[in-house]
Amino acid sequence: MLTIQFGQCGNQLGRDLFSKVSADLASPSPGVSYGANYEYAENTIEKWYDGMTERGRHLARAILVDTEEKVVNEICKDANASWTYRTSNVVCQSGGGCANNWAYGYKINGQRLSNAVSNVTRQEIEKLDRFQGFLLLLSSAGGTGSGIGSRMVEILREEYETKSIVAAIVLPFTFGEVCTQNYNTVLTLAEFSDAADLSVLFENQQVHAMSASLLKNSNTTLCDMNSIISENLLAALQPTDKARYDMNFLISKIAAHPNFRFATIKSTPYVPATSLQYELTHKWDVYIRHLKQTLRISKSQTELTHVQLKTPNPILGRTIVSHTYSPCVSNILVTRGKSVQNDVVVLEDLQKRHLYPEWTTLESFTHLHQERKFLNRDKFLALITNNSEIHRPLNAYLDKAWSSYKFAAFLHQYKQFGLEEDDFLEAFAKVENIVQEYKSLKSFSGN
Ligand SMILES: Nc1nc2c(ncn2[C@@H]2O[C@H](COP(=O)(O)OP(=O)(O)OP(=O)(O)O)[C@@H](O)[C@H]2O)c(=O)[nH]1
Ligand SMILES: [Mg+2]
Repeated sequence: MLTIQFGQCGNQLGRDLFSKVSADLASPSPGVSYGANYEYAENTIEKWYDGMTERGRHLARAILVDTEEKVVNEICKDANASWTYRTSNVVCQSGGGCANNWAYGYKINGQRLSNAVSNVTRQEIEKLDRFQGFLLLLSSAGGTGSGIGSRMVEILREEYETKSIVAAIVLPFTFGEVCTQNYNTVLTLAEFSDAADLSVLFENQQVHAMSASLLKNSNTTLCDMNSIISENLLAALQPTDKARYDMNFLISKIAAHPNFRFATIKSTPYVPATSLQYELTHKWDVYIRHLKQTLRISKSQTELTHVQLKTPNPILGRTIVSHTYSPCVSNILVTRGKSVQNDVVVLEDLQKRHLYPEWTTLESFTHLHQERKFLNRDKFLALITNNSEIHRPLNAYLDKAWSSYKFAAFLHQYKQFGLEEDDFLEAFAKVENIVQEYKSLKSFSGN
């Protein structure tokens, strides 16, 4: 796998992701035999690293792209870590950033940097016997990640037609921040919906709330948020009991239908650092029921947030209360930790037919397991879900962007870099279409 980190968010998130890979490898008590742990480590190294430095530090198989030197310089200079970036894989022509402007990133800096990024990409891929695909990391709100990221995903799709492209896209806070973020987000989502096989969405708002309420982090920073996002990504991507667990497999299970190429990840449990030692580990079924609850349809966005911010409760969910669940195109449950005789992973809850539209097949649900502890936790579960609720955040940015567009607000900033009204309209239409497709999903009623 080759990771490409774009802009401030993509690069900071990438650094956290590789630090977590390293921490997972160094786990003091993996909870499995020497042989099983060795195999896990080998697969992890093959997936994320590209050799070692003379001093024995792993080299991340990653390319760093930015238009400001500050962040990339910062993340390359950490001399204490057991891993590092290859400095020749940094593509950064300092130009003061892309000013939170997708058009500046896509049309100007994207044009300027794309050859350099393509060359480094080719060199990295040529070294590999088996290339699993791309992991692109970016935020949709700024100019570099969104604009250059969009340009590069198009180029990669053209050059590597049959290779998998998975993107992790960080969506902005819904309030504050910059006014152009909604345009940038819509333009980015439109590009990625075409060129990437799967885009995994992370809402900063939601991640911030999780950090504040589940981890009791009252002064949550971007760093804390990246930690949550990268744990979710890793829980989905680290080796499982499936031989050759790679991106092709992931895409074939979660985003096989071309109209539904988005997903989110729900995971559990989250325990504040201060109470780690007192926290009881529940049985698998408690966590699985909890994850199912996160699929409940919300009457409002706040309710959805609410379910995801609760800790798993062993009593809740046993009583028969009928809830409506978001229709799911597909779900992958990844369970990590030991499954023993009186505590086996029971999948029934997530296999229920009412969770899936009638046209989906039994293949809509996939379970993957890994006995080895993930990041030293007894149990950790991730549900990668491609479901109807995805229309909510997309629709929210679309609405806001459209409200600005109606008044031609800030359009001149995009037009000066060659973006036309037609480009906007095309992006609006594409995202609107995705929203409608997701919104119109109906669960199997059994009649
Ligand atoms: N989760 C998370 N979000 C971030 C981080 N850094 C920035 N963001 C978010 O990303 C958006 C801004 O995009 P950046 O990544 O800073 O922008 P950029 O891609 O560098 O583009 P320009 O600076 O405009 O050239 C905002 O929504 C921020 O909240 C980060 O480290 N983690
Ligand atoms: Mg920047």
